[in-house]
Amino acid sequence: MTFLARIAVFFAIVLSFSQASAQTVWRFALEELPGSVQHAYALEFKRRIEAKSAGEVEVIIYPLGTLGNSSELTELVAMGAIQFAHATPGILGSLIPEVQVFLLPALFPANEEANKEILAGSEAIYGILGKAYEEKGLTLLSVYSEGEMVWTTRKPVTQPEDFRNLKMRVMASPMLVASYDAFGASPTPMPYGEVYSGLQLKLIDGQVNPVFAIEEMKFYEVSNYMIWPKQEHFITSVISNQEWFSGLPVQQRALIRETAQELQEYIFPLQRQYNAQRLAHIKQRSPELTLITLSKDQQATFAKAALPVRQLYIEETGMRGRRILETLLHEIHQIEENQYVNGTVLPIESPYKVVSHNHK
Ligand code: 6CS
Repeated sequence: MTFLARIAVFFAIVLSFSQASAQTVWRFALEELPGSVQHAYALEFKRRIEAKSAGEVEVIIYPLGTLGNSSELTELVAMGAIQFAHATPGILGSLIPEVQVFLLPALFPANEEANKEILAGSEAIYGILGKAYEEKGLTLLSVYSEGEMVWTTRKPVTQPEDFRNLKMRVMASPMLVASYDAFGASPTPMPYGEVYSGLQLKLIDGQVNPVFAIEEMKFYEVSNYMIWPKQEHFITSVISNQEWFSGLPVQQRALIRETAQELQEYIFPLQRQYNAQRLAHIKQRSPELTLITLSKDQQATFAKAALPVRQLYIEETGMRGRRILETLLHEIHQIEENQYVNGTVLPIESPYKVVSHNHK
């Protein structure tokens, strides 16, 4: 976004601010459309903040297409024009390289409950990685999963050889490019809004996203296969302007932190529900689509192929990246060892466990 365009957005915001009726207005921008997981998150954030502040605060939500693309939203938060945004690591990695830890294949537990526990309370994330956000003028409020990453492709892919010459659209992150390269594909970064036409015009042969996004962006209409490779989750972060946040009265800071914590419990079953419902919708709309889930052995082959990307991550992010990765591996190992989350025995059969051990 050019400087003038930013200023125009800023003044548009100030103007609408003066028209708002509540005393205080907080603005929350999304990288996704109305009806998405991020939208559900923001709606509930708004509902809770407005109720708990007894009308003192009004939250205004800006879905994808109203303020800018993902990196522009982060810029708007960093410059203080808006207070909150979702910032997905696949794009935020150009500003904060360490955040790309969320993109490393086969690192986070395949088990969604275990994954949620890590994302909600990890010291590696909220302690060490949180500092990297602060250095860029951002406060990290929450990290959560929007669901399992699923490939949609023109051709069937069950082994790295099948990816040969297949252009897979990925978000613009060096770690994603390296991972899909290691998987055997030709990774092709492209903005989210161009993926549908990219598939339609055969500029790309496939893409990767959670099911709800594949449905709402209609990628299934221009794909032949949906493939569950069980390599990663779509993990996102919720950010705020650091200076603004730290200058808030202590009760308002507590209100935001507490709400972000509560929303971990809210969004987890909701994203599952969204992904399941949207899959049913896709099947109904496109019965000719072939659905494939990779076998455990096939999953492990891809996971093993991408293992060297962890070393690349350390090389790109230095000491802090190493500490984040090592602390996370320890936390993940502990949770998988325990096999208990909230008193429930987890069915842990992740091929990733083996991979993590090898890495150590
Ligand atoms: O693939 C992307 O670029 C986008 N996917 C989702 C599900 N959310 C935002 C992100 O920019």
